Amino acid sequence: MARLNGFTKQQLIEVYRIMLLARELDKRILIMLKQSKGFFHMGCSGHEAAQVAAGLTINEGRDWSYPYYRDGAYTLALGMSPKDHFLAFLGRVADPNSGGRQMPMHYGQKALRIVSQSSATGTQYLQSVGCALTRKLEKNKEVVYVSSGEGTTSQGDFHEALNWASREKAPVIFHIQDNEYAISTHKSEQTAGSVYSLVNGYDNLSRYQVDGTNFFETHLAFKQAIERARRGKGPSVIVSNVVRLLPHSSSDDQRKYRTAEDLEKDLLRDPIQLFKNSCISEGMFSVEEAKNIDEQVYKKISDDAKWADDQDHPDVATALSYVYSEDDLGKETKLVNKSDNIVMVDAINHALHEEMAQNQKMVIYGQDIADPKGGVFTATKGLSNTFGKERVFNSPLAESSIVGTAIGMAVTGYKPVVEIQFADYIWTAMMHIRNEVSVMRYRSNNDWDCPLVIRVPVGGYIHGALCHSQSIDGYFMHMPGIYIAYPSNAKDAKGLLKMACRMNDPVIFMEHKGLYRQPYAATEEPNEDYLLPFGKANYVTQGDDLTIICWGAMVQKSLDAVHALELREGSIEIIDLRTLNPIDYEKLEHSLRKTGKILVIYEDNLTNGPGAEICSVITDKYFDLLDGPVKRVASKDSPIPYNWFLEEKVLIQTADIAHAINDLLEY
Ligand SMILES: Cc1ncc(C[n+]2csc(CCOP(=O)(O)OP(=O)(O)O)c2C)c(N)n1
Ligand SMILES: [Mg+2]
Repeated sequence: MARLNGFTKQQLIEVYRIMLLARELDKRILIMLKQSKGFFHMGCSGHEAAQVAAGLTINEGRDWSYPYYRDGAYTLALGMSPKDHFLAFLGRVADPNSGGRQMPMHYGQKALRIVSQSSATGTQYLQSVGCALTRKLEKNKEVVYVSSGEGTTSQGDFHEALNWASREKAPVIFHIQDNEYAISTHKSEQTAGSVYSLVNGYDNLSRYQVDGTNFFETHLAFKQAIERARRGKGPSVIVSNVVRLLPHSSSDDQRKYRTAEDLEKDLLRDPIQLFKNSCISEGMFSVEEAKNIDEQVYKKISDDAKWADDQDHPDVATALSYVYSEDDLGKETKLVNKSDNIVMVDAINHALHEEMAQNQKMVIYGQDIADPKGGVFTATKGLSNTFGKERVFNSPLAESSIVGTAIGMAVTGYKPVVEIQFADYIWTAMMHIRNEVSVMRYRSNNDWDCPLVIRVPVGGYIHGALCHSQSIDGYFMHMPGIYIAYPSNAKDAKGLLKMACRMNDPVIFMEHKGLYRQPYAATEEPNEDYLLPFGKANYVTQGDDLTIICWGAMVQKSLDAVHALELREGSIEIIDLRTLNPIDYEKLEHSLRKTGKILVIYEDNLTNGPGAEICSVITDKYFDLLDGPVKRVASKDSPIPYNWFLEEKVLIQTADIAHAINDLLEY
């Protein structure tokens, strides 16, 4: 049988058909956009050959994909249908990518193992590495495809991902589709040399540079790279030089920044024309046959567009569905103590040991967490010795890497419980937490979830100055989609952390480092069956004159303030929230009905801090129950200085709380 570069006539026709489908989809969607049927489009015209070459070498439904918005032809080659594309463009309920929640071209389809993608350029790289790491753990020979444009390789995450993937020989294929432009910015303003030269120097990483308008050349590179990855030899970067035949998006006009000659030159490299011409000139199919395929594709696109336009919009009653999973938050189990006294950091350590033993898919990593050090606070001591370095290991010194890879592991069914060494350094992971972790379930219409746990030491009073004292609770309470625990003692820390390890949604687990070894935060140790559900506040003291709302290190400070005032017993009710998402407003209301006065205490600085929201909810909902102003006491709006006398001035002190209690009692 005649073949061209190893491809049969039937295969070549299929390649041509998929490329054409992608091209006609672009054209049809742009027409529908002009008819105001949808509002956004990003085309793949000019990238088709490279994408179809990639899509046909990936094993659909078995390998994993992190395609980017311009990967329309890739997704078609993998098995997504034109109907699916139209549904996404039209935001319809049956859109398999997101049920109309994300903009079009944000791909995700569980059956094809296309993991839901966000709009943030570059977040996909580290996630793909995390996904590949669990493939490697399972020794299942699956590979992971991840792609982006050349501009996106300027993101630090690209380099972090190459570093981790290369060091671990993770089976990832990085496909960089170089169309020379990132919106209007030419690559000469973007990259120091070429992407190909930039990625030189990583051990175990293979590099390919191909003409991405040539299907055969690109296909060969993918074949080699994928075989190599399956054999456990490591990741590859394939840079395919392509042309962008359309503007960046439907909101862009490239004639404003590209010359007419430049645009015309690109047309000479139209990959579909090049492919068709070589198939015809090599006698693999005739002009007539090509025309026939053109007509079939045109008809299919017309029929599918019409079909999709007739499909339903999502029910508006579902707009808030799937911010969280629909499972309840669990029940408190019977408290049976197994030891007399344990400090908080050891309770956390024991919780991790117990959960690792009962969940084979749980993994733990972070900076310096492995033995013999076992973490800078020893929270993870003994874990890598007990469970091995495959499941408990040191990460590179890169917070974005830690959270990014954890997302990739979580979507494959693993339970990453990662540590950010200090809250003050969580910020480089913020893109992942805000745009990926907290929204994975919502944006994929409940198809994908990301139930990881981020343990993070927070807070001050340890002379840690500006960058080892920060409170970060206010930032994360603002973020729907992620639960927050903030225990004040050993027993709660153990029960809440064990619960977090079993929840179906992501959790930020805040551990006050000043409490780790405090005798007053030490408690009896609950046994391994004890779980404490989120959203259940605790009465630390009961009283009927005034309610104090607090959490973390402020619980003991509030107690100290009450003791210092020598008030009658039964005056002050102290409520420890334990979790900041959800907040137990029920208990709060119950208390307010008794006391009529409420004081919110938080360690974070005052302005827009976590207590501001709580005060606002109280005045909104329970105004009728109030016998005085809703008051808050917080740290000053200032960075936290090292010198202990200065530090004392900035951070909230017992005397500040005592003053506020007195003032409010007298009101
Ligand atoms: C983190 C982030 N910054 C900026 C943007 C806006 N943006 C979207 S695509 C894009 C250009 C990407 O260019 P490139 O990586 O070359 O891919 P191409 O679109 O050319 O295929 C920019 C700046 C974004 N989505 N995310
Ligand atoms: Mg580009």
